[in-house]
Amino acid sequence: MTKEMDMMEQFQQYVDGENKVEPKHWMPEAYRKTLIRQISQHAHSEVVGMLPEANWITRAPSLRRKVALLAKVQDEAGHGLYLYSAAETLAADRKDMIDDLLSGKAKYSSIFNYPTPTWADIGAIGWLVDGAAIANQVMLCRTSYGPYARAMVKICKEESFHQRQGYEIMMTLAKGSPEQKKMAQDALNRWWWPSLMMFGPTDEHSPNSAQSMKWKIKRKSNDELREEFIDKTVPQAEYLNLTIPDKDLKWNEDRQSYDHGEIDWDEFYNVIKGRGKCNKQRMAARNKAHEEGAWVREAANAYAEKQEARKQKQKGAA
Ligand code: FAQ
Repeated sequence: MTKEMDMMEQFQQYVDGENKVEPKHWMPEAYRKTLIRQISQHAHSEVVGMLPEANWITRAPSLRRKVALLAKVQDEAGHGLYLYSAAETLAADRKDMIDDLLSGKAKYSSIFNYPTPTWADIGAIGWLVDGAAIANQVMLCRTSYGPYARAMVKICKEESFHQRQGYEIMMTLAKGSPEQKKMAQDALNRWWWPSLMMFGPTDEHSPNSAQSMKWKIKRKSNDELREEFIDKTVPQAEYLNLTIPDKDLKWNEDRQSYDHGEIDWDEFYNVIKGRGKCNKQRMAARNKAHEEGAWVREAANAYAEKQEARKQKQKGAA
């Protein structure tokens, strides 16, 4: 057995023993690369994910709604920053990751390429998109890479607030006037299928899953998580008296889970290839924000240089 194979085997045993991998530990190069891919895509999703909701900050229907939405959107920015930091612990360069997002090379979640035409879309995003994000991220609190797992614990707490914020908006609309109830139903119709796509391709068509499950980066498969989300969300829709837009949705007594209709995978692959309804708009908005933030980065660098020069001078004087 070569030394490399021996180390790989030891690494697998370490992970199988439910131990956390930390930045200074030896790890297979493919493990490091997979994590950088997943964590950076996750960070980009949080950052781009601010855009569909930010669209409604100035038009929120009350001060209370505006404050809650503002806090939620700020939380997403924070999640992006923890995640870029987690990727940096794997020796990824933050500038490279951001350049890849801005040039369109890097992926981010398909869900953020859909428009938010009404206030009800903000309710549906909190309820469904954050609900799906939580289902996926609760599992990631137990991921094998320590810094990612720890970031997820804090992120999940905030996502729970986001989900409740969205569900409360839906509850208000669903119990409101016929027009408000229709707005809520239309938003559910728009966001249901894209939310199911967030979990990624079916297990059969998920090229990364097998190895990621073996290394305990992923602890549950895409289909398992999607089903958990459906089982949890259907009763919530019933409570709102809204209809899930899937005529094939049916409780399966044997599996103790819902059977659901076919997901439009052509739509999913089109969106992740950049051909969704809002991909161009999202990338233009991110590039504009990045350019407009150049002066902040320059000021922060100038401040850091000044601090460093002061430290060196003090060292010289001592
Ligand atoms: N969109 O082999 P798999 C949020 C790609 S955060 C775009 O199954 P994997 C918070 C995948 O990257 C939402 N691309 O891949 C919020 C791969 O491409 P690659 C984001 C997708 O990694 C709420 C290829 O397809 N959450 O919502 C998608 O094993 C509200 C093959 O797929 C995370 O990122 C997709 N939906 O499993 C913010 C969680 N699905 O790289 C604002 C962490 C798959 O080979 C407002 N990530 N792809 O070229 C994960 O758990 C995993 O990466 C999966 C995909 C489950 C997303």
